[in-house]
Amino acid sequence: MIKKIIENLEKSNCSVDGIFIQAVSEVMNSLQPVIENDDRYETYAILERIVTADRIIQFKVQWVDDHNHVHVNNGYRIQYNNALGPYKGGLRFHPSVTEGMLKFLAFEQIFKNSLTGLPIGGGKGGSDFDPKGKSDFEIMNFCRAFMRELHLYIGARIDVPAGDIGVGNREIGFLFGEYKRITRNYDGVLSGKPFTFGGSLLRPEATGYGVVYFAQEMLKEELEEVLENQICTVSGAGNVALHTIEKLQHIGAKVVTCSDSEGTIYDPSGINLTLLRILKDDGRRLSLENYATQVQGSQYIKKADYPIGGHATWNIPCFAAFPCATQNELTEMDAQILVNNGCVAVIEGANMPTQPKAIELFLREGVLFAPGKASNAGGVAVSEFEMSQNASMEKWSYEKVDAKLKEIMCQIYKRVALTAKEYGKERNFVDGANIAAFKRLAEAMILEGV
Ligand code: NDP
Ligand code: 2IT
Repeated sequence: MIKKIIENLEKSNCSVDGIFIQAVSEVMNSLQPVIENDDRYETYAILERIVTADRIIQFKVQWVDDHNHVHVNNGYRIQYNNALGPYKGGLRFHPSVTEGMLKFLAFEQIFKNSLTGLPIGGGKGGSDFDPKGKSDFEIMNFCRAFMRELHLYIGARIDVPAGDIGVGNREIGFLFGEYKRITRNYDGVLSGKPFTFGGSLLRPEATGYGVVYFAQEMLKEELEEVLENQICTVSGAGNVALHTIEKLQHIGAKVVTCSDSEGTIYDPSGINLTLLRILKDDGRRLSLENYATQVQGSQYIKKADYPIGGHATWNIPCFAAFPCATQNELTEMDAQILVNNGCVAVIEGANMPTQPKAIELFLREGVLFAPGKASNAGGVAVSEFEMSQNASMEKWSYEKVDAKLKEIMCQIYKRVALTAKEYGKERNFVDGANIAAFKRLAEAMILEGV
């Protein structure tokens, strides 16, 4: 049955949707033992229904730049599944965005959100707009134009977008301002808002901090190990990477790399986060080459100078690796180097950054592998805390949000590890995450009828 579902998807989704098929195949490959044991999944056509989005919305975004030139971009919102709660998931602004890419992200999101145990369904959206090199006014003009369409489809109890690549606090602020002007509605229709108007404390940090909380719990339970004094490698230099590095440094780990789409920094004395923030925080996208010119002993490795099929970040020996940039950034060749260098754990901060053959290698070699839908769920979890605070007009303290975030990451780890064990797949957290997420979601879909 699973094979047939994938074949049908391949037939009905043209080749540009390769990444979507990759995400679906990974989940489906985990589900065989679950499907076999319960006929209700077939009776209610759960697999066919789960792989099909409720709604794919595409719209035109027209905006004017600082030189009075008119531009047009594609805008999207994919409302994938709301069996567990309002559609929830980020917006990505990047020139590589296509419908297929957003379908993969939205599909992953329904499983991630299910794993949190919170009342949130899954969705994703975005645009092929490129924020790089744009002025604040251009970003604002684009966000306003995007919201002129998006507001038709979202709502605090319908669909609550947030940030992702290219969309942070600044963009969410502009989007919320425009939503409010159009609708006069001051409700929690977006999460990741600036703190001054409805944002939650710790939302900017949540994904990265959650990744580290997950890693700590997994290492403690599986290997009786800690991250303190250990060498860690991180890829990316955006929201998730910066806060992963920050939390790793808080707990005494030594982070020696970061990267962007042009290259990698290797700093054996430990990444200087203050300098990295000057170059990259708040949507600034200055070249990492500047880091190497300012920090003695650090090295900048240009992507173009590194052999095809690999990334310089994963060539640096480490105890634990944290891919936090983008999808498919860690290849089989990278995985082999990490294994050869004695890496014991890979914890995904990005969505699906590890290629399927690299995952297989980690599982075969006994490297602990935490899939993003489990380990990066802290961001969306704190987004849900923001929705709760908005709905009740409350403001929670930093300590309260942090304690709840920690608790939820530990619960996710436990749920995933226990499910893997229950199905005879001990330490296979990919299967554990897919099965645990699927069972909760499928139960809701069965109970609510067709
Ligand atoms: P940002 O836009 O803040 O940062 C993205 C980082 O990744 C930048 O350093 C960027 O470099 C780099 N990057 C982007 N595309 C590529 C590429 N093709 N090759 C190499 N590097 C690349 O995004 P986030 O930090 O928010 O997101 C990072 C990942 O985490 C994504 O996979 C996202 O889906 C996921 N995620 C994000 C959450 C959030 O709360 N923000 C929650 C859960 C997951 P450059 O500036 O040069 O493009
Ligand atoms: O991939 C993700 O989980 C996000 N980009 C965050 C989603 C959210 O709604 O906070």
